[in-house]
Amino acid sequence: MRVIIRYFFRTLRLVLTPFMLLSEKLSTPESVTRSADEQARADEASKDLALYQFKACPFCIKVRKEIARLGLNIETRDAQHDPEHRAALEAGGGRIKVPCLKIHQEDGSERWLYESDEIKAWLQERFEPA
Ligand SMILES: N[C@@H](CCC(=O)N[C@@H](CS)C(=O)NCC(=O)O)C(=O)O
Repeated sequence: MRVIIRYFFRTLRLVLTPFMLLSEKLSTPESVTRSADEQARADEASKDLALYQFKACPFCIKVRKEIARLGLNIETRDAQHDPEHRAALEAGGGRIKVPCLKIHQEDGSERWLYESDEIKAWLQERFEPA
């Protein structure tokens, strides 16, 4: 029975994924506009961030759309299919749950921020243009 349920959800995910990605593409907002200097500062401040995510996770899509809206170049890491990223997420953050933003802090330590709403709020606080 467990196997059937697992295959049911796996098939459902396969069917839904293209629709979710299309919907993401169509509903991703325009990026905020910044001067070249401001964009360079935002790029510098976000260069050590990485988003651990699954491609078709609705919470990850929500965060990716916010990253696009804020015009940020944040590396996304596939924690579903890439074993290295998956292991890094589990070892660093403590669990396989996405989205998770890896933040390299000024004192050299790392912070692993879970929860899509918290990630969005953290990004807005730092990168929303005045
Ligand atoms: N409340 C969380 C929900 C995140 C969530 O449920 N993510 C799923 C993928 S869509 C996940 O990581 N599942 C794996 C698990 O919980 O072990 C958020 O808003 O970020």
